[in-house]
Amino acid sequence: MNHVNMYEQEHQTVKINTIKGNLWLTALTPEIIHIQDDAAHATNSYAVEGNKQEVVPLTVAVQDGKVEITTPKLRIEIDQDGYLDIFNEHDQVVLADYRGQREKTVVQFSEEQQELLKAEGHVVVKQSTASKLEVVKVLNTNDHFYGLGDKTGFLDKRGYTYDNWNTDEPNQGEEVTKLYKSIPFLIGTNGITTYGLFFDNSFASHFDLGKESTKYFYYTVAGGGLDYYFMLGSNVADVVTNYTYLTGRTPLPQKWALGYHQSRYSYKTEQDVYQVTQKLRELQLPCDTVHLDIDYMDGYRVFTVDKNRFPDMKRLLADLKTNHFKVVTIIDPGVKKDDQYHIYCEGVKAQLFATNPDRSVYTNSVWPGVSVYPDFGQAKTRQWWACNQKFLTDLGVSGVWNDMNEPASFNGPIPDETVFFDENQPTTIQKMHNLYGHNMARATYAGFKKQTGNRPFVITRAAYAGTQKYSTVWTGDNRSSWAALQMMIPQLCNLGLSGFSFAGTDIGGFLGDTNPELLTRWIEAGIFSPLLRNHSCAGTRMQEPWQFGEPTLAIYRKYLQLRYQLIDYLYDLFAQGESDGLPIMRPLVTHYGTDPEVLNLNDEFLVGSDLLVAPVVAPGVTKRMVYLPEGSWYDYWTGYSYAGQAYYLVDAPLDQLPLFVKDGAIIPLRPVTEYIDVQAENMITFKLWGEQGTYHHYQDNGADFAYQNGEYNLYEIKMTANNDAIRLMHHGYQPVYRQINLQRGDLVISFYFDATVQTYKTK
Ligand code: MIG
Repeated sequence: MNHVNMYEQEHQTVKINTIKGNLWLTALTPEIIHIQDDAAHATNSYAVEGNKQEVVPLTVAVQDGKVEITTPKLRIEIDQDGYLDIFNEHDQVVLADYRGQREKTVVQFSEEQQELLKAEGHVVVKQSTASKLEVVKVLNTNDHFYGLGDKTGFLDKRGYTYDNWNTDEPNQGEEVTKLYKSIPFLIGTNGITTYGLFFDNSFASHFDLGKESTKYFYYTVAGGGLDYYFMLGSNVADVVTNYTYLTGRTPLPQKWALGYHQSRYSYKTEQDVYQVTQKLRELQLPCDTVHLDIDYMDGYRVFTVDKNRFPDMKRLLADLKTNHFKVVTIIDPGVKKDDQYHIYCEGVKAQLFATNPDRSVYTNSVWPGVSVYPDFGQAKTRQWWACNQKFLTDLGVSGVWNDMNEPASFNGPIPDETVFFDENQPTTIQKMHNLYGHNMARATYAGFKKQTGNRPFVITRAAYAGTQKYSTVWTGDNRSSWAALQMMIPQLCNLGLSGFSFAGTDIGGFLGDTNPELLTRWIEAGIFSPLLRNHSCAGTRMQEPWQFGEPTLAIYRKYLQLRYQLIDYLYDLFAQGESDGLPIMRPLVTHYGTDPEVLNLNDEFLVGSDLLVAPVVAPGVTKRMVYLPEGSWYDYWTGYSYAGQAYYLVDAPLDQLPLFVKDGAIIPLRPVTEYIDVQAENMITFKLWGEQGTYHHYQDNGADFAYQNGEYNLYEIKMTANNDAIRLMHHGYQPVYRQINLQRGDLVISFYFDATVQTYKTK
């Protein structure tokens, strides 16, 4: 092939003619390259919205039979066989295609053996066969992997395989390869070079991250085209910023959503709800939200209320509101097949449900019995679903919890040929399955935004890459077990690195009975999980903090109070996250990726970059080893200072969460309250750890979108050896704090707002 024909360039897209067919490479930014084959080139994306292309100076040349594409940050070489290697600006290889043969593992498993194992009660799992196309990359000795959303197991994904096929999976052991969400996004780092790979294809896909071979890792997918993004970063944090530039950032939530949520499957009646909320206040347990699980509905019909159990839902919610409680209700996708039920009738009439190949409405079974599935890939279905939220918002519901949207089906899996639409094109469940929860959450978000004007609060169980724009997530049906508590840390950290900043687990565990020690350690470990909800399954021991006597109750209260004191630290991180995409809970590798000690550190995490949390996640433990990375750190409780890059044995009696603050940090602190009330927030304290520091604090009305039009305040707090200063960097919102305290050690200096000069002054 001559050079003239090897490629065609149009603006920032280069089409390369290879033996394997065309490859389309588009430079979106100097660091982000979109790579597609012909099949993928014309398709739309649910994860990436809008045009992400920036102006990138690009040079394209042919050198030694390879097409070389160079941006200011990287160079890609593509040979005639379609292999592709990527180098950074220092000419280091960041990621290379693997050119050898795969060394496929042979699994010995006769039909007869399978039958015997089944007879003994084993679930026989077929090896993944999802393989319409594959991408195989070179694996090096020091490579480590992160991301992939909510997968089970440990922080570093190297050596494991994972599947992307959203699954309602009550077993969350580390050997389980698929859970509720499909986020085909991977971060690779060897401490020197770091990159992200995002495979934007919703069909069932499979990652083998060095299990089959130590020489390569690979991705395979069951359908669609080759469609992936390579993104370079100077460290893990940078890659997350790039990935969320592409797929969107977790938006700033309503502030109350960062409070404590109390849930149960189910608070079944109005009395249950009054009781639980009264108890919370009576025991001075800070709490903002109570969740209503499926039993509030009339026969599990979505967008209905059981009038016997909740005779006047509107009044109940209004009552709760006067006590500063919000209510979140569950909504499942399955619509009961019932000719007397308006939701079902409307959907059938407007053809909003998934169908069999003969276009009859497809049915399966979920909570309401025989049910149908709204086809959320169609705009008209999403609009209808969005409108249906009005039923809830009219009642005074503050947020929606979307469950079962993998979608789950009790009566066997939905057959492959079942027709679901991809916008206006009929396709099948094979393409739309992993997008189902995404599109449902998106519709819910749109409905709540329209009906309330506030920042929607949505929780979803199933998700795809990019769902973070619309919804928070929880990790589904975990267990009341120490193993589940241990997994919470890597699972939420990897969700965070995958763009899902607002995530949580069921505190105390969902399935099985919790116990006082486990619940205590769970609230300590989970107190900084952005979504803070205690939830448990019907038929298990009740799990509210008062069910276990003392000292559980007192310790639980102590940590809820800590959460509420630090609520502005979290809110500031969310505000910051809209521009850098960094999560709240971060594994240490986010900021200390060159330190080999943190590459697979599973029992510690950072909150932002200034707090380090080292919870106890095993029974009977009262001391633990803590690794502190580079820099100096202070014990949050005693102020004791530690030098970093060392291990320490620290005390962790049952009531104590080992918590550390980075030298130079300034942490905002609130007086303890029992609920979040932005109107009442007229005083705040900033505490300095160490000799000097600078901090940016964000404040707004905590509710709607006015901040996007400048209605917020941004404060700069600067504390140095000889001067403390408060500067209002942006003043777009009233009222501002009446009083701001600056604290070092026990010394507090108060500043007051002087409206005439619009600045803070000491008296
Ligand atoms: O399997 O709505 O993960 O949080 O309480 C039951 C009842 C269906 C599964 C959810 C769980 C919820 C439960 N749901």
